[in-house]
Amino acid sequence: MNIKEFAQKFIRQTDGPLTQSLHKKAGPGDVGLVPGAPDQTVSLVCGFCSTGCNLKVMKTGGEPTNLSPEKTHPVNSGKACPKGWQALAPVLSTDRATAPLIKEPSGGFRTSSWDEALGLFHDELIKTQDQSGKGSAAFLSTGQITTEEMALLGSLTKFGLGFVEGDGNTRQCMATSAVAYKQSFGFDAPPLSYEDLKESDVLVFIGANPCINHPILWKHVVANPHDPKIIVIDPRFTKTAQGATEHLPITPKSDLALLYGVAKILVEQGWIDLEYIEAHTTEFDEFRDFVLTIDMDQVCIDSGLSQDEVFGLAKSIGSGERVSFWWTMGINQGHQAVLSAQGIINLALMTGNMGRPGTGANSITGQCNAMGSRLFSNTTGLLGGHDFADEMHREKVATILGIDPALIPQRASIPYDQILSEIEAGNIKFLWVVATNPAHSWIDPDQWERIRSKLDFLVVQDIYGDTLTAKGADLFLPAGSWGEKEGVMINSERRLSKVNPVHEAPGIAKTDFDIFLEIANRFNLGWVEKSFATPAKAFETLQHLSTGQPCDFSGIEGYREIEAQGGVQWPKAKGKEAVKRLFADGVYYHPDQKAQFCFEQVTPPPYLTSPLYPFVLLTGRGSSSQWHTGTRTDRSPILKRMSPKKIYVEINPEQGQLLSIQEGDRVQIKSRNGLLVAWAVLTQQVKALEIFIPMHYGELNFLLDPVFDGLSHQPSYKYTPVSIEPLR
Ligand SMILES: Nc1nc2c(c(=O)[nH]1)N[C@H]1C(S)=C(S)[C@@H](COP(=O)(O)OP(=O)(O)OC[C@H]3O[C@@H](n4cnc5c(=O)[nH]c(N)nc54)[C@H](O)[C@@H]3O)O[C@H]1N2
Ligand SMILES: Nc1nc2c(c(=O)[nH]1)N[C@H]1C(S)=C(S)[C@@H](COP(=O)(O)OP(=O)(O)OC[C@H]3O[C@@H](n4cnc5c(=O)[nH]c(N)nc54)[C@H](O)[C@@H]3O)O[C@H]1N2
Ligand code: SF4
Ligand SMILES: [Mo]
Repeated sequence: MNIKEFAQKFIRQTDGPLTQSLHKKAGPGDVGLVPGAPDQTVSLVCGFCSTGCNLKVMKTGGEPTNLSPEKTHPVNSGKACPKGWQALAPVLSTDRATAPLIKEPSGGFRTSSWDEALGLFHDELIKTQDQSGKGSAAFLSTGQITTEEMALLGSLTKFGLGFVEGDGNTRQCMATSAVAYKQSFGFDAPPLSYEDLKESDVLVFIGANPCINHPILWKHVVANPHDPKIIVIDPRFTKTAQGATEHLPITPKSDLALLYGVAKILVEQGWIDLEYIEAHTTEFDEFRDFVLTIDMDQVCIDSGLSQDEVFGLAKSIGSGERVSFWWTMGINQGHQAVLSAQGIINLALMTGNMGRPGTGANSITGQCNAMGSRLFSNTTGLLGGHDFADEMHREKVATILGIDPALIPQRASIPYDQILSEIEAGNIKFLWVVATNPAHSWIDPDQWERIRSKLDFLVVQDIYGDTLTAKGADLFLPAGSWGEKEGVMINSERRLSKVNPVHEAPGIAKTDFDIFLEIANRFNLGWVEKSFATPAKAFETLQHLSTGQPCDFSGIEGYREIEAQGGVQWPKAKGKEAVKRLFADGVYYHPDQKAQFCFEQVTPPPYLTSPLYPFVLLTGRGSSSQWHTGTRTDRSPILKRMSPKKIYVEINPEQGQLLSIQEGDRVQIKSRNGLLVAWAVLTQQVKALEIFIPMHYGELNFLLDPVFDGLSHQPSYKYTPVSIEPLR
């Protein structure tokens, strides 16, 4: 049985009592769902990764009965990975949260009505803010709800409830790319189109494993007709590396040294595009002088690559006609992450590999709506890629929302790690966590446990009431999931696509959008209703907010056009066509319209291996059937069957032999922060002195060193010195 038949079989099996909604609620944006009518199909973008595949859900009798990928969609043309095929299973799961939960003095939870739950939310927030100041409340949000919901949450909290601090899990993921682009290009704008994957003659993937993590994006590489060179720079011999023409098994966290070394060779060999540099960039002379001082022997020592390998990489880049660079978490999660991303951007700029088909310095985003959160979560930037510190921007946003500009904070939020530190210091006492599971995913879960006792009140809003984070809540709010709501998500190529309801939230659960609106009502914030009455109205508001910005999508004819086109890429300003690939005209977003070379000295990771902790622990995604903390994918029996059952550690076979570790042995892994026991998998995918454990297991992050990039404050999840020994 192939995966398709497998998936369909399961979905048919779940039809029946499982899918019978307890409450019928017709949302204003419902897309033609007529209960009872047979054979309806509804199209919606996948709610897992940022590839943005479109899925078609078949409904019978008003309930979803089947799912298949959209055949003609430009992103996935009839394909989906296992998570896409199984997208309904987590929605239809019997253990969805169905009612609000309130923690009782005994420590247990009891269910409550919305009236009581929201009354408690109101009273506790007022109490905390009266005692400790308005700024003593904060939120942590996500890249996995709709853009309309993000903007509503960010506006409600910061302009209505007096919050100043609020960040999201995008900090763990995309903060590095956002800062790198902003500094280099003047705006956080991934330039790519998926067509570039097909049009390059040289593709360089750095710290990215799309075969597992963006499987359908990888299909565009496979479809490249130009017999391209595919170079993968990853410490591990991943599935992606196995599918490449060349693998450079770099020493972890030496990317910056390598990228500067490659830049030096490009300069020395004259493999650079001086015309492009002159016309479209600044600070190249300083960058050239800097890289000319780089010691190439040191580059080889740092990166673990030979002179030939480094030179070969430079030559491939220098001689390619259409070279594209693609990076993800191997770059974004590091102690010099922003500089490393900019090291990649510099290579694209100096070789003129920007703006043409098949080129670009392209950060692949992670979550389904990471790009939406970068523009509209109202955390590090003011709505629509604006700046909190800019008075004109505050006035523009205030005018659009019909509020007093004085309500808008004059600075961006402090980052995630500092919000947690402020909680530890007793300065933030009320925390609202929406659609993220930090008790598992945060780099320092011990810190998460510590802050629990420091908080007066923790609100967790999730689609399941039993996540690690939800278990620690004082108040739990049950949310409608993907497939139960309407709105827009923005994928890696800046494509806005629709999510649509195909099912109703179970019990009395409500969409995140409706929860936010009800909270606004509790606090009598009438202006919220004006700009965010419905998802469609909120989308119009987002369009106004985007007007005149690099991300201007005011020219989209509402939801209708997005649905008709299979998504629309930003920018699409009024009266203009949507732009497939950015910077075709060489015009960047800095005031001088030029891109900037950014660079700094290379520094080693703050904690290095030692005789006590001689191995480097790498972490990341383990399989295409597992999603992060597993709350959703673990609900699908099929995905569960496709996933490793228990925590495992990948060890090089020769290393295993040296340590007397055999396949299937229990192994103890210890760092200065903690220890865990995992099952050994011996594989050539990892080198000696490096081990890999997937992030999907809750005990992993207790081991990690809480190290952050200095510029983006993104955690460095991928480098922790550890020891390993077999347990007998
Ligand atoms: N199946 C599945 N797909 C997903 C997700 C999921 O949980 N499951 N999550 C989504 C999200 S939110 C994200 S952000 C993306 C992440 O997508 P990826 O970034 O592709 O995922 P990771 O496995 O975290 O890391 C990528 C690679 O970085 C390598 N690496 C580690 N350290 C270094 C280093 O120092 N240098 C270099 N060059 N490489 C290094 C790792 O070996 C790993 O193979 O995936 C998205 N897609
Ligand atoms: N060791 C290690 N740790 C890592 C990483 C790594 O590479 N290594 N990667 C980091 C990265 S890149 C990321 S993005 C983070 C991800 O970390 P998290 O965001 O903590 O992971 P998820 O499991 O995706 O959590 C999303 C939560 O939202 C809930 N949810 C889903 N849909 C909805 C919805 O519509 N509404 C509401 N209210 N809730 C919903 C889910 O049930 C789940 O509890 O992990 C980071 N942690
Ligand atoms: S590749 Fe990503 S967007 Fe496409 S089906 Fe899989 S998880 Fe969904
Ligand atoms: Mo991510």
